[in-house]
Amino acid sequence: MPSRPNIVFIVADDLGYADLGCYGGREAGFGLVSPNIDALAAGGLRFTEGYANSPVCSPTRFALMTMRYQYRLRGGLEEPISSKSKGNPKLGLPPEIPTLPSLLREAGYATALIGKWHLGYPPACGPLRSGYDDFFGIMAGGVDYFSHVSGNGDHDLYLGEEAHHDVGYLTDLLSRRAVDYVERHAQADGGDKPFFLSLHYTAPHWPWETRDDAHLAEQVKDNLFHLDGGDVETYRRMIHHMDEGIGWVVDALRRTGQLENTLIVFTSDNGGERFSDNWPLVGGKMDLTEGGIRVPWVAHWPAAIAAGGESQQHCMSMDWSATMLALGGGRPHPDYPIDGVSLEAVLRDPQARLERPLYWRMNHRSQRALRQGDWKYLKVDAHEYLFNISADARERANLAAREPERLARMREDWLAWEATVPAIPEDAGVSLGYSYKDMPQR
Ligand SMILES: [Ca+2]
Repeated sequence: MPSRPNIVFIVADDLGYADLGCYGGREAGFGLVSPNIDALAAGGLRFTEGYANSPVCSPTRFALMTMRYQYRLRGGLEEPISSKSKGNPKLGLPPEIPTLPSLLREAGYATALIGKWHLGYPPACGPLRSGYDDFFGIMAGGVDYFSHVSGNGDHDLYLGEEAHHDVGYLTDLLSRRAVDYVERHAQADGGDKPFFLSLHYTAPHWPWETRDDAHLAEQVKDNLFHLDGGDVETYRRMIHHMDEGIGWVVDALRRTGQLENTLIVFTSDNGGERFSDNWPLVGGKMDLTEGGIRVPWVAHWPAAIAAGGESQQHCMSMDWSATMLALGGGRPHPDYPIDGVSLEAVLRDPQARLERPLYWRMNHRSQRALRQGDWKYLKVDAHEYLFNISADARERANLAAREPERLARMREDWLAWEATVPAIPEDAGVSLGYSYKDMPQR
């Protein structure tokens, strides 16, 4: 194996399963939506059955930071952390919890988060208190791309823990910072100290603003959910702007001679939102149907991963964090054993398969899910379903009545797993932002 790689962990926000060309997405009016991410997939390994830990933002981020099921922390039970709870120390990521960046830092990595945090505010919490040496980005769940103001009206762009004022489209600001980071770290310590860069875009999350839409900032400032705006073409441009930035970062890695031994991982924090393409999956953000949780996973690392691979390995966000920790030579803290499973064997050999049951729970609509082999047990409200996902990823053929024993066995498995994580407290929040009165279907 090559020496320890640099790691660039790119997370998009609310990007759906089929929004990218390399996952079957359609061309936009302006051309290809995601040529740079598509090139990473062609030059690396693409996962077709990878998942997010949650169908909503901050719970997935708890999992990818801690490598554990998000349900183990009180903040991870918010769906998601709402801007109204700003400053509530109970709902953020406690600094004493070991994280992927804190453990990689102990193993000798330089660490940075450029982009979205959404795991609580200083002084109780914050990226610099949870293992990142550097931070540039937003701490809220979403901001306007131009004013950098969050849903509660506060300025929310930071350099470290200081409010930072910058002019420009947020996606581009993040991309340029990432390029600068890559260039600076090529020279640091003669290039011997590897880096871990989390590049967590807010794109293509609402408000629906492309690089040319600065005039919309004033219009959406009272409701960033932007319920009277957006369209598919705008949405695709937002993805395209992110894709361009990823191209700049890849160019910077190549230019500085670091691309060969850099692991780039690309994914989304949850399934797609209202303008997203989740085909052939059903549902989206907040749902435990496949459209809410199945997301793109692309891994690119020329020194170790063969080009053009595809894997059907089941995995979720925390498995990728466990993989990055292992590749970086870090070790889990003995008091906080991780739930994530390293996928190193699959990166080396895309034909390798690990038995990997995956569990989810949502307070919203009392949802439960278990993916085990070809099968999925799903409960939504009071209704239970059983699907053969390999045959029916669209979850239309409910086999619950035809296979009652399998249904009962998977229900028991799910209940046994649920007994290992804390229950949902009465005061856990569910924030939808909009409902059927705003649009006929979510
Ligand atoms: Ca999200």
